[in-house]
Amino acid sequence: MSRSDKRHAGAAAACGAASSGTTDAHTTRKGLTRRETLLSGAAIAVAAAVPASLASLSGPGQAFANGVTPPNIVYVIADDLGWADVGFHGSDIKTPNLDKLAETGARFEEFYTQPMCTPTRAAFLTGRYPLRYGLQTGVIPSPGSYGLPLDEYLLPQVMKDAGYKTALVGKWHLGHAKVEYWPKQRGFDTFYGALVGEIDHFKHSSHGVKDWYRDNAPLEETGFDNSLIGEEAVRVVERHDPAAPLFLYLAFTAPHTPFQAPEEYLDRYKHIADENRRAYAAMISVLDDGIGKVVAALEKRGMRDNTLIVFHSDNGGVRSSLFAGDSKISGGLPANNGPYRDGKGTLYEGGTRVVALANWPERIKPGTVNGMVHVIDMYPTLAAIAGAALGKNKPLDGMNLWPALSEGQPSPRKELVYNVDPLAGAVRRDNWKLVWKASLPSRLELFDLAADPSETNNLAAANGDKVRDLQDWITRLAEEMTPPLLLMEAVRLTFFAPPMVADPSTLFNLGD
Ligand SMILES: [Ca+2]
Repeated sequence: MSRSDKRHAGAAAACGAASSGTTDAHTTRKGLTRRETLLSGAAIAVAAAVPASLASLSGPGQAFANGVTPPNIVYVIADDLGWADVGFHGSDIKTPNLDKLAETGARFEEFYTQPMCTPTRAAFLTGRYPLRYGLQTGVIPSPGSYGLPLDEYLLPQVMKDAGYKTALVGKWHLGHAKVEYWPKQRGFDTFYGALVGEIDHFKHSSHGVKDWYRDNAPLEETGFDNSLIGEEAVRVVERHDPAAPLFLYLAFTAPHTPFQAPEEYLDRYKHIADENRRAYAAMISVLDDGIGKVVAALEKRGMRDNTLIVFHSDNGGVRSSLFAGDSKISGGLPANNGPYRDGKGTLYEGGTRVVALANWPERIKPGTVNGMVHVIDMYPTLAAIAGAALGKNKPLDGMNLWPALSEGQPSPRKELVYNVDPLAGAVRRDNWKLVWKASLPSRLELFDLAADPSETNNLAAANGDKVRDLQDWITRLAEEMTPPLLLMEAVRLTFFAPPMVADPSTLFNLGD
């Protein structure tokens, strides 16, 4: 079946913000230039000194020449996991394996992603905000023909250049309609999993169309996708040739809708009466068990001590049915984002501040990383750790955070962009966050996140200068951004589609 036959209409709805509109054309006022603001991260990333302890890892090949083995990297992303839905954030959902990694590693208090799947995954693999390349609005829908632009130089390519073996196990969601967009063509030696944003977890299909692959070929398998993903990740570790370091990107589809889980996992949560919450909890347990098995496999092969494990969600838990995806959800939405406002698809903290940790027994001290971290920072940080050269990539927004990670220093990041698209924008500088809904009826909200992390107290009216400064920053970004690919795709799909035809049977009822 042709991939272009795929239909994923709910994903377009899930983007939520896909109506037309243009940003209010405010005049740019005094202030930092784009380079001085957004790209300050890039400048710092380029200039960032690799810590002395990793000085021998300063370039590709050099690490091997000096007899230093760069670490294996296992980068784990959960899908739509609520901030509070892990044991180490106080949940009754059991996550013993994640809890252990958190206890013996670095826990991030202010780790930010984009508000939805595709943009976060793009930000991670490019080190750049999605507004740079048109993925800032919504997610790639199943009928979407576009993908992460091919002129971006992706993290797995950087890692390959540095001598790593690279594998993606799990969800891609960065382009499926053309083979050029698929993981094997974007720097991954191997790929196993799903290309689109939401699949039936047992049927491995989207709207009845199979979406399950090994490398570039369709794969027929039975089983719960997240169990299969965990088992495949174990195989990747077991078969890995330790002559080269491993970069494993492990992207679970849990606990994204539809809320489904194997019976034996549902049985663990018989005490939860709400069916959605029970299945959601069970999915998180499958994910946690999978991570535990991967850690055990690393230990068995003697790889664990020199392996960096990073874990975070790709966005906050779903708090609005608008962003729940294709699946029809009856009843309440089960995710809990703790103290943070709202959830997936929004620019509030509940959509963007996610549960996150990093664990590397030999190099990262247990503790808390204070200060802002954005998923775009992982590109230069992992490149530095790997001793990989930067240069083929476009200008990065991310910063090398290795010193903060390894030595308990505060994060050097002082500002970040939540997102900017034709409808809305949000930025943060120090503790001040502006959320600007620019489409009509417009709304401005200013929050002091230090005093009010739950974003309950709008201080915009009393702080006009601060609001204007942050509005200027958003406006500059809007003027420079690449137009959202989703909006152009929506126009194409709407206006270049054949006419809708009325059901002929209804004509008979008209008497002619
Ligand atoms: Ca997601």
